[in-house]
Amino acid sequence: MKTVFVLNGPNLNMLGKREPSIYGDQTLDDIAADCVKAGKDLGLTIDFRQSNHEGHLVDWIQEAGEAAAGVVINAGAYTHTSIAIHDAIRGVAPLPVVEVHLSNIHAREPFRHVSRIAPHAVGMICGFGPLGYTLALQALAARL
Ligand code: CA2
Repeated sequence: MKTVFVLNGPNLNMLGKREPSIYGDQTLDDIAADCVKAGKDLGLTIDFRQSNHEGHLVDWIQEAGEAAAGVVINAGAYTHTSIAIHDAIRGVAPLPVVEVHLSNIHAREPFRHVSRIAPHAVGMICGFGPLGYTLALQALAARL
Protein backbone atom coordinates (compact mmCIF):
# COMPACT_ATOMS: atom_id res chain seq x y z
CA MET A 1 0.00 0.00 0.00
CA LYS A 2 1.22 3.53 -0.78
CA THR A 3 2.06 5.77 2.15
CA VAL A 4 0.99 9.41 2.35
CA PHE A 5 2.47 11.75 4.95
CA VAL A 6 -0.08 14.19 6.42
CA LEU A 7 2.00 16.96 7.97
CA ASN A 8 0.74 19.65 10.31
CA GLY A 9 2.51 22.78 11.46
CA PRO A 10 2.50 25.12 14.44
CA ASN A 11 -0.46 25.50 16.80
CA LEU A 12 -2.55 22.86 15.05
CA ASN A 13 -2.14 20.77 18.23
CA MET A 14 -4.41 23.41 19.85
CA LEU A 15 -7.38 22.63 17.59
CA GLY A 16 -10.60 22.07 19.48
CA LYS A 17 -9.16 23.74 22.57
CA ARG A 18 -9.17 27.42 21.48
CA GLU A 19 -10.69 29.63 18.74
CA PRO A 20 -13.56 27.26 17.77
CA SER A 21 -15.25 30.12 15.90
CA ILE A 22 -12.44 30.04 13.30
CA TYR A 23 -11.16 26.46 13.42
CA GLY A 24 -14.17 24.45 14.67
CA ASP A 25 -14.34 22.08 17.61
CA GLN A 26 -12.63 19.01 16.19
CA THR A 27 -9.24 18.18 17.67
CA LEU A 28 -6.18 17.22 15.63
CA ASP A 29 -6.66 13.64 16.91
CA ASP A 30 -10.16 13.70 15.39
CA ILE A 31 -8.70 14.87 12.07
CA ALA A 32 -6.02 12.16 12.24
CA ALA A 33 -8.77 9.55 12.71
CA ASP A 34 -10.68 11.00 9.70
CA CYS A 35 -7.50 10.74 7.60
CA VAL A 36 -6.83 7.13 8.61
CA LYS A 37 -10.44 6.25 7.71
CA ALA A 38 -10.22 8.08 4.36
CA GLY A 39 -6.86 6.39 3.74
CA LYS A 40 -8.42 2.95 4.29
CA ASP A 41 -11.16 3.74 1.76
CA LEU A 42 -8.58 4.99 -0.74
CA GLY A 43 -6.02 2.21 -0.21
CA LEU A 44 -3.44 4.51 1.38
CA THR A 45 -1.42 4.17 4.56
CA ILE A 46 -1.52 7.47 6.46
CA ASP A 47 1.46 8.73 8.45
CA PHE A 48 0.01 11.70 10.37
CA ARG A 49 2.37 14.11 12.18
CA GLN A 50 2.38 17.56 13.81
CA SER A 51 5.19 19.83 14.95
CA ASN A 52 5.52 23.40 16.12
CA HIS A 53 9.07 23.49 14.69
CA GLU A 54 9.89 24.51 11.13
CA GLY A 55 12.95 22.22 10.92
CA HIS A 56 10.90 19.15 11.82
CA LEU A 57 8.58 19.90 8.91
CA VAL A 58 11.60 20.29 6.60
CA ASP A 59 13.03 16.95 7.86
CA TRP A 60 9.68 15.21 7.31
CA ILE A 61 9.28 16.59 3.77
CA GLN A 62 12.77 15.28 2.95
CA GLU A 63 11.85 11.91 4.52
CA ALA A 64 8.67 11.84 2.43
CA GLY A 65 10.85 12.23 -0.65
CA GLU A 66 12.35 8.79 0.20
CA ALA A 67 9.45 7.03 1.89
CA ALA A 68 6.10 8.41 0.71
CA ALA A 69 4.03 8.52 -2.47
CA GLY A 70 2.69 11.97 -1.63
CA VAL A 71 2.20 14.60 1.04
CA VAL A 72 -0.78 16.52 2.41
CA ILE A 73 0.43 19.54 4.35
CA ASN A 74 -1.16 22.16 6.54
CA ALA A 75 1.93 24.15 7.46
CA GLY A 76 -0.07 26.57 9.64
CA ALA A 77 1.47 30.02 9.84
CA TYR A 78 4.72 28.76 8.21
CA THR A 79 2.67 28.59 5.01
CA HIS A 80 2.96 32.35 4.75
CA THR A 81 6.60 32.79 5.76
CA SER A 82 8.77 29.73 5.29
CA ILE A 83 11.25 29.73 2.44
CA ALA A 84 12.77 26.61 4.08
CA ILE A 85 9.52 24.66 3.61
CA HIS A 86 9.13 26.10 0.10
CA ASP A 87 12.67 24.87 -0.75
CA ALA A 88 12.07 21.46 0.86
CA ILE A 89 8.95 20.89 -1.25
CA ARG A 90 10.83 21.98 -4.35
CA GLY A 91 13.62 19.60 -3.38
CA VAL A 92 11.36 16.52 -3.38
CA ALA A 93 9.77 17.25 -6.78
CA PRO A 94 8.01 15.55 -8.50
CA LEU A 95 6.56 14.12 -5.25
CA PRO A 96 2.95 15.40 -5.26
CA VAL A 97 2.14 17.75 -2.40
CA VAL A 98 -1.40 18.97 -1.65
CA GLU A 99 -1.75 22.06 0.54
CA VAL A 100 -4.70 22.19 2.93
CA HIS A 101 -6.09 24.83 5.28
CA LEU A 102 -9.05 24.61 7.60
CA SER A 103 -10.00 28.26 7.11
CA ASN A 104 -10.37 30.21 3.89
CA ILE A 105 -7.01 32.00 4.05
CA HIS A 106 -8.10 34.33 1.22
CA ALA A 107 -11.02 35.66 3.28
CA ARG A 108 -8.76 36.52 6.22
CA GLU A 109 -5.96 39.04 6.92
CA PRO A 110 -3.86 40.02 3.87
CA PHE A 111 -0.73 38.35 5.30
CA ARG A 112 -2.54 35.00 5.04
CA HIS A 113 -3.25 35.47 1.33
CA VAL A 114 0.35 34.59 0.45
CA SER A 115 1.40 30.93 0.39
CA ARG A 116 5.05 29.91 0.01
CA ILE A 117 3.84 26.35 -0.59
CA ALA A 118 1.28 26.91 -3.34
CA PRO A 119 3.83 27.48 -6.16
CA HIS A 120 5.09 23.90 -5.75
CA ALA A 121 1.89 22.17 -4.68
CA VAL A 122 -0.30 20.25 -7.11
CA GLY A 123 -3.23 22.12 -5.57
CA MET A 124 -4.68 23.77 -2.51
CA ILE A 125 -7.90 23.15 -0.57
CA CYS A 126 -8.99 25.76 1.96
CA GLY A 127 -12.11 26.85 3.79
CA PHE A 128 -13.83 23.49 4.29
CA GLY A 129 -12.61 22.76 7.82
CA PRO A 130 -11.47 19.20 8.62
CA LEU A 131 -13.23 17.89 5.50
CA GLY A 132 -10.39 19.55 3.54
CA TYR A 133 -8.00 16.80 4.69
CA THR A 134 -10.26 14.06 3.27
CA LEU A 135 -10.70 16.04 0.04
CA ALA A 136 -6.92 16.47 -0.21
CA LEU A 137 -6.39 12.71 0.23
CA GLN A 138 -9.01 11.99 -2.45
CA ALA A 139 -7.28 14.43 -4.81
CA LEU A 140 -3.90 12.85 -4.11
CA ALA A 141 -5.21 9.30 -4.53
CA ALA A 142 -6.73 10.22 -7.90
CA ARG A 143 -3.33 11.47 -9.01
CA LEU A 144 -1.26 8.54 -7.74
O1 CA2 B 1 -6.62 27.58 8.25
C1 CA2 B 1 -5.61 26.91 8.49
O2 CA2 B 1 -5.60 25.68 8.48
C2 CA2 B 1 -4.31 27.62 8.89
O3 CA2 B 1 -3.22 26.90 8.32
C3 CA2 B 1 -4.27 27.57 10.40
C4 CA2 B 1 -3.10 28.33 11.01
C5 CA2 B 1 -3.02 29.75 10.44
O4 CA2 B 1 -1.86 30.39 10.92
C6 CA2 B 1 -3.02 29.74 8.92
O5 CA2 B 1 -3.01 31.09 8.45
C7 CA2 B 1 -4.25 29.04 8.37
C8 CA2 B 1 -3.26 28.39 12.54
C9 CA2 B 1 -3.19 27.01 13.18
C10 CA2 B 1 -4.19 26.81 14.28
O6 CA2 B 1 -4.00 27.76 15.31
C11 CA2 B 1 -4.77 27.66 16.44
C12 CA2 B 1 -4.46 28.55 17.45
C13 CA2 B 1 -5.18 28.52 18.62
C14 CA2 B 1 -6.20 27.59 18.79
C15 CA2 B 1 -6.51 26.70 17.79
C16 CA2 B 1 -5.77 26.72 16.62
